[in-house]
Amino acid sequence: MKNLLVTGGCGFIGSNFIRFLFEESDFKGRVINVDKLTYAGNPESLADVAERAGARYAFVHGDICDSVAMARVFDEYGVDAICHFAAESHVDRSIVKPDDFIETNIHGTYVLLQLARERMDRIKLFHHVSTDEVFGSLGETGFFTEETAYQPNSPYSASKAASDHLVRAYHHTYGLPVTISNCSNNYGPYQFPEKLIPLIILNAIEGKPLPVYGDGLNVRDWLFVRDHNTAVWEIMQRGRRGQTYNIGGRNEMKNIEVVGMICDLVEELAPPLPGGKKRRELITFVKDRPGHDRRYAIDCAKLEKELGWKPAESFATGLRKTVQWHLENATWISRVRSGEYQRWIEAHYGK
Ligand code: NAD
Ligand code: TDX
Repeated sequence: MKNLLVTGGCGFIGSNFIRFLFEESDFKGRVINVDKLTYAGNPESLADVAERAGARYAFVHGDICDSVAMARVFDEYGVDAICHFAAESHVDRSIVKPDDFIETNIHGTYVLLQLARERMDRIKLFHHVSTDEVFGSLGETGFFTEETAYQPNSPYSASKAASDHLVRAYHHTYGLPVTISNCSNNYGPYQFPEKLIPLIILNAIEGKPLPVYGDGLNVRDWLFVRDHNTAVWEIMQRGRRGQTYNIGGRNEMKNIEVVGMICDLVEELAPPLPGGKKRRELITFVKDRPGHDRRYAIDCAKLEKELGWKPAESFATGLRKTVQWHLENATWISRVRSGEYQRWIEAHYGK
């Protein structure tokens, strides 16, 4: 892999992936990061990495749905491998307005597959980053394995399921060398503060209400973002082509437990709230998300056995690092929240 196209590299997981590739992995090639810079994409997340990487890093402000622009990227940069993160990623937004999810997640993936297929002589790998949400919801027991039938419940997960099927079909029908990973909920630095963990951390720091959907007993299986990315990199290098790998941290938590842990960490690491108010008193139960999946839990035995992958962080260590990061990166956070960085994008890359 000499010229690796990373899509969505200015988002939460993609920016952490590029950071990991350059700063911690044995990757020797060049990264071409194509990102549309939606509300969720922020090139500032990579400014320091880009400077250190020099000519080994190229940024292209582009839309994966634009087949003409993407063909130019494939050919100008001699792309020989793809790691596809770009997506609309927030379930609540997909419930309110599914359009962009259908367009980017399904059509955008199709555009990339088609361009890769037309250049099969030089494409070594198309890695597709997906989610455990494609499997639907679990009851009290059981785990998602790679054999679990797809049963997506939200417009987001349905669009990701469709993209997974397309990737699989391009392998089966045309022999495109692909791998797919389905990962559980991620958390860590540079996550847009609409998702549960960064939202709760920031509200807890500032003494604002902490919204918990429904009864707070929905279960998610949390993984620190760097651990997701070490797994993706292992799969890209040594995973069997045409295969799917589940990624997860064996770390199931009820939402209310996660929120409680964040309250305690913020109490320990941040200044106290005025009037002696405790963060746990800010927890507010709110109306449930429509169609809210009850429980996700990943069985990642295939990844562990075949590739020897293990997460480096426990939830306690990863969450502490994440709270600490939010306390130390007030500028990134205020710019992302104020929309200031959108103006920065316009100044640097045009509208
Ligand atoms: P994110 O929303 O933080 O980032 C998405 C990035 O894609 C942004 O930089 C955005 O600008 C870019 N993008 C969106 N539409 C685009 C388009 N049409 N063309 C080019 N770029 C576009 O998302 P994330 O949380 O980093 O998720 C990355 C991937 O990982 C997604 O495919 C998601 O489904 C998957 N995933 C996420 C999680 C999680 O917990 N966040 C878990 C499992 C899988
Ligand atoms: O304010 C909130 N209160 C709350 O109780 C928010 C934003 C969420 N929740 C609940 C809903 C979920 O049960 O917390 C849980 C996590 O919610 P999100 O952070 O929105 O994540 P989720 O819906 O589980 O999806 C995430 O994990 C899988 C990512 O957003 C997806 O991109 C990924 O595929």
